[in-house]
Amino acid sequence: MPAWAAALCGLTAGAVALGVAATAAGLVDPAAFPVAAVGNTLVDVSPGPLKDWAIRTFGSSDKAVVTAGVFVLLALGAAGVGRLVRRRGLPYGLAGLAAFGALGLAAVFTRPGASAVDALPTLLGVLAGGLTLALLDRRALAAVAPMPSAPTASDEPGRPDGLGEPDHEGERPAVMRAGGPAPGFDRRALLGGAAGGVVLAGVGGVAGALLGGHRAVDAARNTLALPRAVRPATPLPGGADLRIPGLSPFVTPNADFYRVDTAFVVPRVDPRDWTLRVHGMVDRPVEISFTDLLRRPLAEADVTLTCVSNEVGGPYVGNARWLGVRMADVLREVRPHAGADMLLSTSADGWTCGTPLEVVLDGRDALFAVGMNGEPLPTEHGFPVRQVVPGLYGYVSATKWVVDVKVTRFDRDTAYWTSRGWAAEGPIKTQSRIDVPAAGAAVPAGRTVIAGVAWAQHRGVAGVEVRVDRGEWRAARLAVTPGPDTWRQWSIEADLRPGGHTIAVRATDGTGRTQPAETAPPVPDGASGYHVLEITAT
Ligand SMILES: Nc1nc2c(c(=O)[nH]1)N[C@H]1C(S)=C(S)[C@@H](COP(=O)(O)O)O[C@H]1N2
Ligand SMILES: [Mo]
Repeated sequence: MPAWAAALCGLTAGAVALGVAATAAGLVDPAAFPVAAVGNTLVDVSPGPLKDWAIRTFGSSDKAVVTAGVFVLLALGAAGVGRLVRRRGLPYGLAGLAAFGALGLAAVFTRPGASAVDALPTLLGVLAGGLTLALLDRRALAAVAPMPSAPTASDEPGRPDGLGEPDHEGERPAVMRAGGPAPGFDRRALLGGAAGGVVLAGVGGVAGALLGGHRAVDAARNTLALPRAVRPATPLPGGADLRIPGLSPFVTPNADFYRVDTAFVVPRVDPRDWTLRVHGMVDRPVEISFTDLLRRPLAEADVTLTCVSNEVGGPYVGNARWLGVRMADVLREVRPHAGADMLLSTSADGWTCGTPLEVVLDGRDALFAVGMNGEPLPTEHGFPVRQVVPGLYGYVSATKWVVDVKVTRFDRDTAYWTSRGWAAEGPIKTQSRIDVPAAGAAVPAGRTVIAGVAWAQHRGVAGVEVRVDRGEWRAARLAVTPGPDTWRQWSIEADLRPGGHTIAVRATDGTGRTQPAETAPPVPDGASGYHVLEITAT
C-alpha cells in the first residue's frame, strides 16, 4: 500500500465530505458551509495590517484567495488522515476527520446569528467523509492479503468466479485481478472508489452552489423595496369588480396568475448581476443595471396578459397592476435607426421574443416591469425584470427575466415561437369567457346570474352579449374598467326553465368589431370563436 494511495483515500473522503456539506449548506444556509465559515473566521481574526496587505495584493478576489487557502490546508489534512488510516488504522483516521469537523463547527458557531441547524452541513459532511473512508479502507486497503500466504490462496484450483488462473498469476499485473487476493492493495478498487468520490463531491458542490444561489436570489427579492411610481395608475374604479362568486376577480392574485414559459427550471437571476443591454440598430447602445433601472421614473399600469395558446374559454389570461420603466423612454435614448421595426428580446435562459417597435413607441404602457400587484415580480413571472406590452400575446411581448433587447428588423431576425410555426406578429384577438355558471353545472331553475370576463387589449371592450339556447343576443351589464388594456367583467341575469341549456357569449371591441363566430385553433395566431357551454337547470 503505497503512501500516495493512502493519501488518495483521505483526499477522496475529504472531497465527499465537502460535497455533502456544500449541498446541505445550500439547503440550510450558504454561510454554514464549514469552508466559508473557517475562511470568514480567519479573516476576522487576522491582524489589520495582514488584511490590508491581502486587499492591496488580491483586490476584490481576496475572499477567493482565503477560500483557496482553506481548501489547500484541508487537502493536506485529508491526505494526512488517509495516511493515518494506513499507519494506525481506521479509528485514527475517523478521529482525524472528526477533529476537522470540530474545527468547522467552531467556525460555524462563532458567526453571529448561527442556529442549531447550521451544524448540519458540517455534521453530515463528516459523516459522509467517515463512511467514504471506511468504504475505501475495506475495498482497497483491507484487500491486502496476508503477505506470506497469498500464493497459497491463489493456488486453490477451480475458483468459482473463473478469475485468477493460478498458473499465470505471477505474470499479470495486480490491476487486472480485482476481486481476487492480491499481493499488494487493490489499485483498481481504490481508483474506482476515488473517481466515484470525486464525482459525488463535484455533484454535491454544484448542487450546493445552485441551491445557495437560489436562496440568495429569493433573499434579494424578499428584501427589495420598490420605489413608488412617478406616474401612478389611477386608483381602480369602484365598479371594476362585480364581486360575483365564481367570477374571476378583476385583479388576479400573483399566486393564481397563469404561468407559461419554456423554462424547465425557473431562472434565478440575481438583481445585483442583472443588466439589460439595449443595442442593435441604434445610435447609442446602453447597458442598464438594476439600480440604474430603479432610479428612472417608474410608471404603473393595469394590463391583462393573454397567452396565444389559450383555447376559447381557457385559463391562460390574467390581469395585474404592473410597475416599471416605460420601454419607450429607454428606446428614445438609444435612438433606433430608421428601418428598424422589431425588438428582439432575450431572457436570461435564452428564450427570444419579437415585438413590433412601433407598438412599443405608440404611447401605450409598454413596460420593463419590476413590480406585479405591489410586490417585486415573483420569480416565476420574471424577477427581476420582464416586459409587459398591452395588446400583444405574451409570446411576442412579455419576455420574463429579460436581459437583452436588440433593435432589428422582422426580415432579419426570428424569435423562438415564430421559428416554430407561430405568427411573427401577435395582436390579441377579442375574446370573452363565461366563468359562472361553470360548464356542466346544475343550477336552480328560475333567475340565474351568468357572468364572465372579456378582453380586447388596447382596443377595449365596448360590449358583451349573451345568448341562451336559440334566443336573442342580449347585452350584458359591463363593469367599469380603468382603461382599454384590461379585461372587463360582465354579467347578465337569465330565466331558466328546468332542463338543459346552452349559453354563448361574444364581445365587441372599442373599434366596433364583434369577435367572429368562426372558430380557429390557437396556432398560428390565437384561437377564435364563441365560448359556448352547457348547463342544467333543476
Ligand atoms: N423568458 C420567457 N419569457 C416568456 C415566455 C418564455 O417561455 N420564456 N413565455 C411567454 C409567453 S408565451 C407568455 S403567454 C407569457 C406568460 O407570462 P406569465 O407566465 O407571467 O403569465 O410570458 C412570456 N414570456
Ligand atoms: Mo403564451
